[in-house]
Amino acid sequence: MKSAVTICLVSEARSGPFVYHKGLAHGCQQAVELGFDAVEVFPPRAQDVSESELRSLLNQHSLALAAMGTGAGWLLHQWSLSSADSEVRQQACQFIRDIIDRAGALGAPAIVGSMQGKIDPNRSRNEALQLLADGLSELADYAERAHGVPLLFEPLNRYESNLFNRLEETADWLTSHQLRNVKILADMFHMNIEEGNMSQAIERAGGLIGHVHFADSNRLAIGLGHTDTTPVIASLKSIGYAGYLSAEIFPKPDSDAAARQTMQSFKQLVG
Ligand code: LER
Ligand code: MN
Repeated sequence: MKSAVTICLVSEARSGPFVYHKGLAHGCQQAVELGFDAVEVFPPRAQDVSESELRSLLNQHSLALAAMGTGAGWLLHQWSLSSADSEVRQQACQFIRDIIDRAGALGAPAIVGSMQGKIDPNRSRNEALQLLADGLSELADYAERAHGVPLLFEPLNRYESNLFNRLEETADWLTSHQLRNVKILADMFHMNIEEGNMSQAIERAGGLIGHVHFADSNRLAIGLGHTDTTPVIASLKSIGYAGYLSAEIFPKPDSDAAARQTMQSFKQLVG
């Protein structure tokens, strides 16, 4: 397993669960100093990340890009793949496709988390799920064809979405809809709220897990909450997970302390 730390470029998300908020150069510099393998970037839009700047920062620091988030499409515009409004769905698709291109050019996947949306009160769950399946299918095919990368899909806790909250229901739905090239993002903060047993959930989702948000129960660095992380890591090892543990956490008590605590836990747990 590999380590990653988040860099948020969205000023409206300054109080969000991201470690670094002072630009790409600063985030990459700190990431490498503290021993991370990679960075995960949360941009306002794809066009706001210069591919050449990010590529040269990654090369200069021997870092990888772990993933790129698309949540700003929801946060700033309320665009989602399951919206009842076809124009909104189109905007959502284009926004995500642009991030697939930006991340894919650097060998990394895009994340669909908040942009799955929520079920509109005047629509049925089945209708919303069909719209979501259509959007994910198109985007995952595109990610594969254009860049040979998967698309990451993230179940969220009940306060953020009423579509998918747990890994197992997500895995069953992806499988039954034959949504190829979509991998599950297991966020340990959401899992702590929704899963009965985090280890079992990981073992059941198995090879469908493609990324992990590495957060303690309170969305602080691992070791600062009450999640029993040792069995969670053992389960990730048992399914042969070799992807990123990416710190999507609040920068508390400050960014560097959160990153340092994450790295210390990572070394203890993963070796
Ligand atoms: C939001 O809570 C979250 O976990 C993000 O990764 C979703 O885009
Ligand atoms: Mn997350």
